[in-house]
Amino acid sequence: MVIDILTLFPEMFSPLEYSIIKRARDKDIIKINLYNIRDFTLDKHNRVDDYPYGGGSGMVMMADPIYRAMEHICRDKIKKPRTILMTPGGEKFNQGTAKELAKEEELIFICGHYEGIDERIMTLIDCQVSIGDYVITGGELAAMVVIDSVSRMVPGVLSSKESYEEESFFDGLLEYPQYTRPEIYRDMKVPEVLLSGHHENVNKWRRYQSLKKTYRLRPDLIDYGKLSDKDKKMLLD
Ligand code: 6GU
Repeated sequence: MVIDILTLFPEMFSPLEYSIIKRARDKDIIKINLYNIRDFTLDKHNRVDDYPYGGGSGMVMMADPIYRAMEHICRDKIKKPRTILMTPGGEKFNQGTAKELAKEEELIFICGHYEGIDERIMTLIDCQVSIGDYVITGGELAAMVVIDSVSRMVPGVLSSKESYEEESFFDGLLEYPQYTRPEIYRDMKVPEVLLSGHHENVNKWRRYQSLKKTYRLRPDLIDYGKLSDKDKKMLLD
């Protein structure tokens, strides 16, 4: 997958140089291209923002540098890649969105800043994405969250060990508690069932723990239609 990022702060994207995303980039499964919007200005002061028409506080990102950056990225392409504007007013991102975006061969992310972007860039945009109901200072951190979460769904990025098929949200429940050595740490013991070697009991225990934890911390995630009578009974205990 190719990921193009249009931003005023390309240096902010160093978190994508570590860990699993680094490995995916080294293996050429993910290619990330950073474009500084300022490099696509034509005036000698390299202006990227200006005062809003109609007045009001704050500055607005100008349309032209973004259009020029997009023309540069798309110059030799047959099909324009799916283009996402990162903005607090966008659709709220979730695991389902990540799965959808992971199917694309190439994605372009535009990181919003200041009070907003000249509305005339909307002709370039396929979808607007927010990472939650709060405001952060710019689209960069949000884009990194989305890029990380989409990248790990791309085939080959995770090893079978790291696979996302067993984790939170895959079956709609939170993850069960995990333990590693030592067996007793500061008087806290690993639950007996995990030491038993009885795989069926281990799986039952994990499912129950997942269900209980989800019920306690994220009851909104539980689809009661999908619970068996046994599951419901477990929750009431
Ligand atoms: Cl994409 N941008 C900004 N500035 N704030 C946000 C956001 C995006 N998503 C949630 N809050």
